[in-house]
Formats: sequence, structure tokens, C-alpha cells
Amino acid sequence: KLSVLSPAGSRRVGNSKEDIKASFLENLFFGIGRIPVLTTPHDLYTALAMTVRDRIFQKFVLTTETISRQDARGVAYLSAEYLPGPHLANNLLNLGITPQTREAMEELDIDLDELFDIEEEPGLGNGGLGRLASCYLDSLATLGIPAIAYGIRYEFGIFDQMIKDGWQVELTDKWLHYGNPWEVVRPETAYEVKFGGRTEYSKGPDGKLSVTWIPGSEVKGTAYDTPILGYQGNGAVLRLWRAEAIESFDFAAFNLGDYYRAVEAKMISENITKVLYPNDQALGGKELRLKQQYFFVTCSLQDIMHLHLTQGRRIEQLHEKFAIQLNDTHPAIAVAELMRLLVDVHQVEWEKAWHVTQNCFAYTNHTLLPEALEKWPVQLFEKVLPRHLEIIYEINHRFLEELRTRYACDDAQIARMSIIEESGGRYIRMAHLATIGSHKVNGVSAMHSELLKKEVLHDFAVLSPEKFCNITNGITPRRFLCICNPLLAALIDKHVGIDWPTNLERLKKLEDFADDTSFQKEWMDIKYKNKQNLSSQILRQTGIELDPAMLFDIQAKRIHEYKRQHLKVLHIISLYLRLKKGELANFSPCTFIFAGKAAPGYVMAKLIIKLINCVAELINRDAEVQDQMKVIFLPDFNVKKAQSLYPAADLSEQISLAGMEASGTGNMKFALNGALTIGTLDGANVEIRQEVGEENFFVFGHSVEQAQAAKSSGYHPFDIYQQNQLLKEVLDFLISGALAPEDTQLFKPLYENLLYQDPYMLLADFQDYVDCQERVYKLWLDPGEWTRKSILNVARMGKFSSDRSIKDYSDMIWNVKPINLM
Ligand code: DL6
Repeated sequence: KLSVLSPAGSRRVGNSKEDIKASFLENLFFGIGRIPVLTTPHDLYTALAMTVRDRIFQKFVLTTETISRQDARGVAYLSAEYLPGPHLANNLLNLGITPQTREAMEELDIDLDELFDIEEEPGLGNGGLGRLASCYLDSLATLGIPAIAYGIRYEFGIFDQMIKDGWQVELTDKWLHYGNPWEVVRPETAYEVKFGGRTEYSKGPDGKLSVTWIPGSEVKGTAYDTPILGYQGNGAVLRLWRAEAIESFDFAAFNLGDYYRAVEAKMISENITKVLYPNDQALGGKELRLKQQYFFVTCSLQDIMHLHLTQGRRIEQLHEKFAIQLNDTHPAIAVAELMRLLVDVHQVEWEKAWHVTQNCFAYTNHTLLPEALEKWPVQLFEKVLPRHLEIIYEINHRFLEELRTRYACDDAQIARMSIIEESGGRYIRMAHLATIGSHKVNGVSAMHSELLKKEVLHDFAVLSPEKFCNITNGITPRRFLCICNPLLAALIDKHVGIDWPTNLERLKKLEDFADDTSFQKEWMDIKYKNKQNLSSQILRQTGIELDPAMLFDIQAKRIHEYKRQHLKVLHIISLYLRLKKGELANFSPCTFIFAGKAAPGYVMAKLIIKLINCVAELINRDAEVQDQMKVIFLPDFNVKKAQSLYPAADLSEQISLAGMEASGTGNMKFALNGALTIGTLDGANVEIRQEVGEENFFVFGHSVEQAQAAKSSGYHPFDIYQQNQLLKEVLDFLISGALAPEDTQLFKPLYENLLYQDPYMLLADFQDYVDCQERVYKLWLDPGEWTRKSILNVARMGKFSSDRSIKDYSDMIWNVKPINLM
């Protein structure tokens, strides 16, 4: 009887303005015990969130029930990071009830936009990788593919960024401060997690050897579920694990009067999910990080097995019902853990268990940067996960044996491919473990996937070419157009029809209007309004006034040397110096906007932030250039801020050194909102340029091959410095004292790094970048032509919908199909 729980007729899930208003007031009263006159804005937000949540649950329960009835094959997405962004506006959009909710709130004198502003977003990721996971979850739900996304419920997500005297200051994130109305805790969905200790071997009566892991400590992982509603329909779930003590209170210790020790275990256990590591491309080698990874992986695998077995299936069939995706190597320990669960706990024979494991897992690589390729010191591993080390040795032993016997590999190749790195200390290479334990490995853009096969995983790709494939990243057009740019979305609705959010290729129809001057005018007006909105936000936040008529040139992403924010700075300084000397002929007044966080321990990245702010200070105060240029560093870049930056950009900066950016997804978000791109031939830029047309994309800089050739023939940045007068002036300006009069040596580390090493080849690309920007300014002088190109960019972005990426994963890797809700 309980299964007929869909209260379809209830007001609680009704979609009319009246129903929404009534349930909002009910939630305010019964849910949080308030009456309208005594509420805080946060109460109002929570009551509305509860109102929306009721409606989501109705759909969610239906989806779950259908999946279980149809016994459908599903996806488990394992990711240590998610960046969902604010939920409220997204859920309203997906339920299709934004207009009536707005009206209902208006009748109560409540401004819906103010409630949107109040929401704290879950910052459970560092950048592109976490946001990609959230876009994919949105698409999985929208497409109706049975999916659970597993991760960690960090109590403190990515730090909040403040700028003080031009420097980044990190503040603790407080996303859970006022509670989280979008999640439900499932105390009964909890699993035990062991750490440390030792293993014991014993022979059973049948003569078989069995292993027991005697842990040094144990904690429990409890599930917190956030239902994720797809656009107009189905649901998926984001299941995040929180670490808790198995017993939160040690009565024995308490009775001995040791109060501190009585709660110590609880504190130590909870530490595991306390905080997100804020490094986006570098490995810490920290014990707690390894514990975090193992913690969420084992909870997730135990949960998957539980779901599988409660459906009455055999454990050996796990791979028939679940495709498990490893989002980078952060969850790669899953390969050893699934083997442990199958062999040690479920007594499956090794060969059978390995078959199940390899057929369950697929691995996505997101980086080629050597410092981001995870490897763990064997010693640390042995201390935290002794049983897993044994299992990894066994996997490796069998794998290397196969290399010798079946492929006749020589010792050098065997050493290169081994899971264990032996040079200068012993390490476990997680990318090798993930590759060997998976049936598919993919890169995230065509170029990255090729480089992956050529470089980082070359030996593996030669031996098993069929394992490797490419799935170019994508973004959800619901959040990154419908929600963030409602004016443009409405214009598109009018001219293309309303089904483009789930069929992004439909945008092609916009090509018909690219030359239509009245359409161009509407297009330009919308961009102008979006720039006005951003300007008021920036005025509020920084006190700096902007002119929306200027070209808005934006670079928003993590601060990293390979992304080359400092190349943009060198360019800005060159413009400034030339303007001051009256030498700048082809220039269009420009506002340069930067946003992004630096890893707290990344000294050079933090110096780049300081540099941007010093340049901003100098230029914004110089009356002579006031109406020519402005420089802004917008603090605390997050999903919410991103949503106002993308629609306001005229020019998107995607200027990493070719071969460094695996894909990029900001590049797609800017272009989908009508920005033209200036970029290198790196990551997904290459495919964006192919799609939008070479003539609608500003390309510059060394290609991967050229950069590699330049490096291998001996790259001498100092020679470039000496030969290029403008570049020399710009670089010397860094240490002239003009930027930091109180400390002329401040930027010397940056200056010297560029002159004598320049690992990301800024100097090699500088002149080409300056020249390319001149072409940008020339085009800006022709608003009709600029707008035509902007329209064509949007029209041709269909490929970059995350729905396309998820369809590719479904067909090429997961072999899953949408469920049928009928
Ligand atoms: O695939 C998502 C995103 C790409 O768009 C970026 O180009 C890439 O840098 C990023 N990779 C990482 C790797 N982190 N680790 N480890 O964040 O992935």
C-alpha cells in the first residue's frame, strides 16, 4: 500500500500560483514555525525551498519507482567534487513553475530575485571538474538515465575569497551555516569504513586461504541525498557521504572521568569529511585526502552492491546492472576496493571478480599536467589501506606477467607501465590503476584524448587501442543560458521555438537571423542590459563604476600559470604604456575583468592576483585613461557569480598554452552567451573554432607541435625579451616600482620566472596575442559585424550541450538507455 504514495491531487504538489502560495505559507508556518510578519529573509527562502522540494520529491519518487520496476541498467558516477550552483532557480526552471512562483511571491510582497540572492551555493569542488560533474548530473536526469552520483559532503567547501590590499585572503565557506533545505539525511543508509591495522590469513576447512582485515580504526559513512530534477521531467540523485563516529560517545572513558577522550573518536571520525582540499591541479600527498577518497569510494561501492543485491540479483552480475564512472583518479582506489569486497567479503574467485571489476569501471582523465597525476607513497598507503596495497600488488603482478608473456614487453616498458613507480621512492600511480581496472578510458576533448594516447598513457594505448576514446565535455544549456541569460533565452524562444534547451542543435536556426539588422539590434540590446546588470553588481562589490558601452573582455577561471592570466596582464600593461605615449591607434575602450581563486599554497598564482590588483589600481586611478580602460578583479568567483559574468562578456579569454588545458568548459559557457573567443589551439577551443567557423574565432599562439618543437630545440625567453621592444618595456615595468612603489621587488619572482624559464611560454606567444587583440579592436568598431559573429557563435554551439556528452557516454561507454516513465 505504501508504494501508492504519489499525492498527485494534493495542493502540496500543485503547480498553480494559488497552490504554490498556499504551500509556501504552510511551510513557513508548519515547516519553520513562522508567520509572515515575523520572518527573516532566510525564513522566506527556506519556506520556498521546502515548497519546491515537495514538488521535486513527487517526481523523484516516481522516477525511483520506475527504475526499480523496469530493473533498468544504471550509472553510478563517482566524483570527489561537485559544484551544483544555487538550486532554487534551477529547480523552479526544471519544474516549469518560475512565472507562477514569481507571481505568488509578488502577491506576498516578496521579491523572488532577492530569495535567489540569499542562497548559499554548495562549493563542493574546485573548478571545471566539479562543475562538469554537476552538468552531467543535470543531463543524466534530463535524459532519464537511471543515475546516482556519489561524492563527499564536505562540511566546508571551497574557501570564500576576499581581496585585501590586492592579495587573496581565504575565508571558511559556510554553506551549511543556515542548514540545507535541499538534502535529506538517510541515517539508515550508512556503511562502516575501516582504516589502517593489518591483515590476517587463515585456511578454511576446504583448504582455501582467506584474508581478514583487522582495522586500526573504523568510522561510518551516512548518506545525504539531494534529489536532482532534470528539465521537465525525471530525477537523479546526488548521494553525498558524511563521516561519523560509529559510537559517538565512549562511556568507558567518560566513566573514568576522561571527558575529552570520550568524544575524541567522534571528532577524529568527523574530520574525514570536514573540508575540501582547495588544490585544483596539484596533489597534496596528504593522509587525510587519501582517507577521504577511500571513505567515499567504499561507502558508494557498498551502497551499489546493496542496491544490486536487494533487487534479488547475484553479485557476479554487478557489471550487468551498473556502469561505474571514475571522474579522474580521485576515486581510482575503487578498483582495489571492489576487488576486496568481491573477493574477501563476497568470496568471489579472483578471475571472476576481476572480470566484474573491469566491466563495471570506466575512467575519465581530466589532465595531462604531471603535478596533477595522483601518486601515493607506498608507505602511506600501507599505513592507511594495508589490504588494498596487497590487492594492488596482486593486480600489478598479474598485469606485468601478462605484459611479459602475452605482449613480450621489455623491462623498460614494464617499468613504465607498472602501477608501482620505483624511481626515487616507491609510489602508486593511480592513473595506471584506473586504466588497468577499467574497460574504457576517455579524455575530455578531441585534442586532449589524442595527447593522452600519445603521452601520459601511450604504452597502454598501444597495447589496448580499443580501450581509449574521446568524449568532449559539455555544459548544461538550462543553467548556462535559460537561467543565467533569461533575456537571450526569451529571444531565442521567439525565433527558434521552445525546445532548444533539450535540443541544442536547434540553435542553428539562429543563423537565418544573423544578417537581420533588427534582430541584431535586439541581440545587442540584450548584451547591453546584461553588461549593465554586471556593472551594478561590480559597483556594489568593488565601488568601481563601469561603462557598459565599452568592450567587456573577461577571463574567469582558476588562477594558474598554465592558464596565463599574466599574459592578459602583460597585454593590458602594453596597452596602457602605448596609450600614455599616444601610440595606440587601433584601440577600442575596454573593460578587463578577471575572476578566479588561487590554491592557498600556490605562491605564484597568488602573486598574479596581487599583480592584477596593482595594475587595476594604477589604471583605474589614472584620469588620463579613464574613458579608455578599466581593470577589475571580481572577488570570490563561484557558480552564482559566473552566471552573471558569462552573459555580460563580449570577449572570452581562453589563452592557456596549447597542450595544457584538457578541455575547458568556461570557453563553452561564454560562447553560448554570445561572447567571441580569443584563444589558443588548446583543449575544446579547437572544436569550438571548428564549429563556429575559423572566421568567427580569434586564434593566436603556438600550436602544441610548435610549442613542443620550440621547447625541444632550446627555448630562450630572454632572447625574445631582448628582441621585442614592447615586451621589454612591459616586463621592465613590472619591476619599475610603478606598480608597487612600497616594494619594487614584489614582482621580481614573476619577472625572473618569465625571463629565464617561462614554462608556459608567455613570451613566445606575446606578440601574436597583441596582434590578434588588434584584430579584435578593429572588429569592435563594426558593431553589426561583431553582432553577426556573436549570433553565429551561439547558433553553432549545439555540440557543446552536456546532453550530447551524456549520450556519448551512454552509447560508447555505459551501454545504458533512458527509462520510460509511462
Ligand atoms: O574536464 C573538466 C575540466 C577541464 O575542462 C579542464 O580543462 C581541466 O583542467 C580540468 N581538470 C582538472 C584536473 N584536476 N585534477 N586532478 O580539474 O577538468
